[in-house]
Amino acid sequence: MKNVVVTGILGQDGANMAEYLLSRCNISCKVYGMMRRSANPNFVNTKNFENHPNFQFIYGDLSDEVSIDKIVKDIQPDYFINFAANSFVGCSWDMPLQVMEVNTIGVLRCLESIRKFKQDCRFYSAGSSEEWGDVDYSPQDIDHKIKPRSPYGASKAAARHLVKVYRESHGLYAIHGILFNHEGTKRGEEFVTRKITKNIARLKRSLNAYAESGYQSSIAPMELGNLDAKRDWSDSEDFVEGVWLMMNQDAPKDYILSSGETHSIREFVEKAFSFAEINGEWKGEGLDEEFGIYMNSDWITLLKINKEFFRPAEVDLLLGDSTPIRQELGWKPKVSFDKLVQKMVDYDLNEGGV
Ligand code: G4F
Repeated sequence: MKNVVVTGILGQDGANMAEYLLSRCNISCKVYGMMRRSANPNFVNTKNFENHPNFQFIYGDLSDEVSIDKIVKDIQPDYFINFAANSFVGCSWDMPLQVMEVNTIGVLRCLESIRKFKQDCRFYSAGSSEEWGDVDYSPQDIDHKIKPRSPYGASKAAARHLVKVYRESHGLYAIHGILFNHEGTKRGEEFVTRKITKNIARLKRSLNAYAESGYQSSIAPMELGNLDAKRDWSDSEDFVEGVWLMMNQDAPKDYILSSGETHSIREFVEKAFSFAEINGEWKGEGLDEEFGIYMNSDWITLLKINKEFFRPAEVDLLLGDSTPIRQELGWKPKVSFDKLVQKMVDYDLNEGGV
């Protein structure tokens, strides 16, 4: 029986990792899901496995080395998978010190605890395509120059260097796998994909109510920032399988997980509206651009642009080359871009609406 610590257990990736280990992966393991103490924790992502006999919540905080030391000393993990982070790029300009403290020094704390108390524990650090930021070429491969555009990207790039240093200096099995954007029904609502699908579910209900009320009620549009940035989106459930493959190589090596396709936010919006059977259109330009629909010959604005959601520096294009992990470890994503958008829209229309 292997002991696996998964940090960030209440978030999308931590929860998907635990669910995969406990239900779909053929390994016998006890999963310890680390969460920070909070007066109001949200267990929505853990409901499928939190009562599994081989699962246990543990308290810990990447900003507190005493808690990380205690976890590694007491549990003696075989694997330590770190998905805890301040993962929202947008707020990293507002709280850069906290972002570095958690995303970089937090990784250093994990590495130090493993070095001190369980040297053969395998460690995964969640790297990000944001480390490449202002990209020089496409698709980006593992050798792309580090060129972050945000405190978040810089924090992940610094963590990457620390992982390499600990691997080379102390012989740890430590890897920093680079993850391009990955989404799903457990995604936080501050990220653009979930913000879009949640809002579309709300708008669908509002449009129905509007028609039923004899075209009387008002409809609040969703508000987005830059629609022209392009991202390489995948399903988080596919990625956790790739992370597990990375954790079980003969020797530690960093890989990229990506779909190998890039799509603009605008394309995501259009697909999501069409999967919800809202056949709208664009009008206007720049900050005045809108997406909407004519009903009873009135124009209903469903989406408008808000400057507040633009970033001080944007990563315009991400497109990842994941050929090495596909060829060397046999990883293959199952969920296409269309399937991902459809899955998120369907979920929010049926279960997770605003
Ligand atoms: O969904 P996002 O906030 O994700 P972002 O910044 O690409 O970061 C995600 O992927 C990284 C890997 O590449 C991870 F490391 C990171 O932790 C996170 O998971 O924004 C995507 C794009 C950006 O270009 C942003 O400017 O959407 C654009 N956008 C436009 N309007 C918006 C909005 N983003 C958000 N969050 N909210 C908007 O209203």
